Amino acid sequence: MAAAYAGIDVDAVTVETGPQPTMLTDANPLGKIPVWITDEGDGIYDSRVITQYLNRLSGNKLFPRNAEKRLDAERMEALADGLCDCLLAIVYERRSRPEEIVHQPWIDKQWAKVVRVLDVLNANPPKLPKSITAGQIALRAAIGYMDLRFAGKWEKGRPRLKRWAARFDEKFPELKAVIPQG
Ligand SMILES: N[C@@H](CCC(=O)N[C@@H](CS)C(=O)NCC(=O)O)C(=O)O
Repeated sequence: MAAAYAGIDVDAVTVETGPQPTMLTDANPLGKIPVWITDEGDGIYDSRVITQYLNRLSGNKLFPRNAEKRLDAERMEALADGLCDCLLAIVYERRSRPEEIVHQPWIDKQWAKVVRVLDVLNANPPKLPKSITAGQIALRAAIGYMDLRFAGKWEKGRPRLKRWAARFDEKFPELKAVIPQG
């Protein structure tokens, strides 16, 4: 999404992380996505390092130059990425443990973080001016992940955030088109 917004060509490659294929681990020893592979074959990770890289490559299309506004954008991006980390912790707890040893208090703790973040965002959704930052893009991507794994759950009682995503899609259909699908 960030590459599309910054006008940088990318060949998207879908990879299944579960089996940790070498095409992934060669590019990122952590075996995680996203990873950006440069024309020289170097792997760049994680998503916040990638957006900083694309920002430099595109002449600041993803972050404002103004220090205060830049901090706001970086913080929004960190909040959205952190939200995904909590959601992933829940998904992996359920997916990787036998049912009888799934630790519900851990899931509840992660979900409490998700609830706090979503309530803050619903109370005050970020602005959607013509020119957006990696912050709004990261939030739309996080909502895409919630639609995939937590559909019907995350949006309950959060109509403003749900409308925010719909407005984002209306304003930036070319980004909506590249939200990764499961
Ligand atoms: N904070 C990292 C998170 C990366 C991450 O956890 N990616 C998941 C995406 S589903 C993954 O690749 N998981 C596979 C694994 O941990 O083995 C980022 O934003 O790049």
